[in-house]
Parts: sequence; C-alpha cells; structure tokens
Amino acid sequence: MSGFDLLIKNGTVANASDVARCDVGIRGGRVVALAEDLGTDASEVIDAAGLYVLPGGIDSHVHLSQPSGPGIVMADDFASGTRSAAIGGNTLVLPFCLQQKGQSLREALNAYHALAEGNCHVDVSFHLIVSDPTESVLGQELPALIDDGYTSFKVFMTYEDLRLTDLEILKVMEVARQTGALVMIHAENYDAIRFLTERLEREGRTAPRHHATSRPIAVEREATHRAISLAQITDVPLMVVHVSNGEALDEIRRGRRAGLKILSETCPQYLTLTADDLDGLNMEGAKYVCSPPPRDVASQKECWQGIEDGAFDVFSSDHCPFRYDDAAGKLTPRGRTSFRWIPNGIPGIAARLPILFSEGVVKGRISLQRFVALTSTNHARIYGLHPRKGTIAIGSDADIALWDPARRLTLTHDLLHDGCDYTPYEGMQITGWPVMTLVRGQIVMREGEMVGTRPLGGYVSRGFSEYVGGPKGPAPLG
Ligand code: DUC
Ligand code: ZN
Ligand code: ZN
Repeated sequence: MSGFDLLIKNGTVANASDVARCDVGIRGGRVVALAEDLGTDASEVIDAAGLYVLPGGIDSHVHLSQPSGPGIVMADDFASGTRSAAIGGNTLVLPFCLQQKGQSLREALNAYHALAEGNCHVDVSFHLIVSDPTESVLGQELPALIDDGYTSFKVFMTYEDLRLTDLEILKVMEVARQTGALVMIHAENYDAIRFLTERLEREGRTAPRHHATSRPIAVEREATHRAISLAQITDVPLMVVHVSNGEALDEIRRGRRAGLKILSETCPQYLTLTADDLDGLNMEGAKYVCSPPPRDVASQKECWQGIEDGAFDVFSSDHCPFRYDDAAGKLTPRGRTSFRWIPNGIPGIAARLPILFSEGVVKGRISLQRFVALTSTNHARIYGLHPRKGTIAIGSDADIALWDPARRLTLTHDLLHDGCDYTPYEGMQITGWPVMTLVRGQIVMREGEMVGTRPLGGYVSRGFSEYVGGPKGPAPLG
C-alpha cells in the first residue's frame, strides 16, 4: 500500500503566514504531511516544480440561483457557478440564501439546499439574507439556524423588497449579539437613491450610465457611517461588504480607531472598472450595472490602498451574474425604459483570483501571503471555517490550487466556463493563472478543463466567526 493518496512535489507552498519550498502529502482528503522531501510513495504524484501551491480560493460573496424579480433569471446555478469557481482556483464558495418577504428562513434554506445538492463542483456553505425580520424569525428561526451552522447573514439598507429600517437592523443585530452570528451589511441609503432616481427619470436621464449617477459616493458613505453606528449601539462586529471607495473606507477606519470590530470587503470591479464603463453604445453599459457602482480612478487607488495597508480583510467577487443578450437578463425590455430595472450585478467568480494575482502580486502591490489572506484564509477565519479550510496545514482539508505565476494570457469570457455570455473584464492582460484545483484531495480542474464525472463538492456547516467569538448576551446599557 502506498503512503499517500496524492503527493504534490517540488512546489512553493504559500500560506497567509509564510512561504516555503516543500512537498504536500495528502491522505483521506486531508493534508497529512509537509516536508522538504516526502519521497514518492503515493498513488499519484504531481510535480509542481515552478508552481505555487496555495490554499484554494474561498469566495465568501457570490449569488447563485437567487430569485431576482419577475422575468429575470440569474445566469448561474450551482452547477455552472461552482464549475466556474473551480476554473478560477476556488475550492469553496459562500452564496446567499435569500428569504423572500412572507417566507420563513427554513423554507428558503430547504429550497436552496435542494438546488445545491449533488450539483456542486467545489464545497459550498450559505449565508442567509434576512429580508423579513418578523417576531418569529428573530425569536426562534434565526437563532435556531445560527445554532445549526448558518453563522452569518446579510441585511440590506436599500432595495424595495430587501431593505430593513434602522429599527429592524438594530433588532437583527441584537439577535446576532446574543447568538454569535456575524452581520454583513449592504450599505447604501435607500431614500437618497429613490430621490435621485425619480429626479433622473423626470429629466429623461434613464440610460445605464445613470445607475451610477443615482448612487453617488455620499449614498454609500452615509449608510456605511449609519451601519457602523448601529453596530456600535448594539455592540456587535460588522462586515461591510462590497466597499467601493475611500470615503466609505474612511468610515470603517474611523470605526476601528474607536475600538469597534468592523470588517470590510472589496471586489474586482472597484479596482478595475469605473462609472465610465456604464457608458457605451445602446445598452452596452448594462453589462457593468452593479451596486455600489464602479466609481473613478481616484476611488480605485483608494481601494488599492486599503488592499495594501490591511483596511480590507477580504477580496470577494460579488459574483451576481445575468446574461447580457437576454430578455431575462441585462436586456430585459423594462431596462430600456430606465436603468432602475436593469438587473443589478456582474459576474466575476473565476476572474477574481487572477485579477488580484496579476494586478496585486505580479505588479508588486501585495505579497503572496497577503494574496492568500485576502482570497482564502481571512474568509475562512471570518466565516467560521478555519483551520479546516483556508490553509495548507496538517489536518486541514486538502483544498488546494496550483498556480503558474508566469502564465500570461488575455482574459476572455470563453476561459471562465460560467453561465453568463460576457465578462466585464474582457481583454485584461493577466499574468499568473490557476492550472489545477483540488477539492479535499480530488483533482476537479486541470489546465482549464473540469476533471471527473460527477460533482464532488458538498455542503459545509460552519462554526462561529473568529472575530465574533460566540454568543454574548444583551449589550449593557449606558
Ligand atoms: N448587492 C450584492 O451584494 N450583490 C449584487 C447586488 C447588490 O446590490
Ligand atoms: Zn449587496
Ligand atoms: Zn452580492
């Protein structure tokens, strides 16, 4: 009998803490040995000379098969979304399970599990979206689900059917404090967006570009400030997702200086796109409609600064795919009447890691370790998956991506294998590419092609976030 199921030899192993030239021995889906030379006694040996051996990417912000309103269909289900994730060097994704108004969380989860079951090419775990915080949701359902391993949930400060009032957000945060869950927030001011949208429509300024005009930086900055204040009042940690600019980031920095546990996320679109991308002939700009919208070059620089100096904890894709040339996607007939009806969101699940590697590591903005922290380890720690996930260590799942740091290519949609019909990053010059993805020791992607006959990914229940530290009881008054 051979010693290992699989040996990865001669590679450069990088964790968030350190980089070493060493072999990785895998047995039973887990890492069981790390040493300079582990010999060759294995059922299969992979020669990783010249390659980086990294913890598989964890994308903690993706949307798959999410109900998106009448007549609109998301471009990726669990099969295509997780396939694309594997192509891009990811081994686990965290999509959102959306509670629709009037629906119980449990009902939403059962339906979501049924969609995922047997269809995932990488591991999955779910955040909840709480849109209807009734007494029974707050008093019974949410606490029970948090106990069951759904230890994070997102709330929205905007969107007609999703937004919570400040009072509701406070109540939800109080539940998070008592149960140990992590609250994620979409911070944009609903009333301000509505006011600006109505004015733009009155003026006939309805093209995709005006999606960005209707959501200026002040809309996000104000909501970020308010969300942090609400988290302070209830004494809970808070994750501010998809931060797009320096003013919102300054609110986060200010909160942290005041001793608050504020975590933050940014995404590829805020490093690489601007509001000018929403211009374009006819409806082309719809391809870039997402919220918050991409800003300007100065904001990109401010986001890079946050990536470099540690202000951002995680880099996620916010993969929220809608086909472009499709009446159930970006070209919905109503979208031609006003930007307000264009489905919100852009794809990025496979492009996320190559973009940060190429623009960040290769261009010398961040170290390889920081890349691993931002794309894998911090996600695992923040969302209760560490050390099982997010690191190459003895006992951890063998979730690994092999990277060719010298591979150069032009990003095109056909490389990404998602269910969309475009990528917003078409034509980007990329250096560094994932050439193999292993989920729990099984090769699922090799050289841009899926391997194996059936999807191997499974559902993963989570513990508490390292940054929350478990249930706290009611916040002390005054
Ligand atoms: N928020 C997201 O997190 N994703 C897409 C759309 C949105 O508003
Ligand atoms: Zn959001
Ligand atoms: Zn999102």
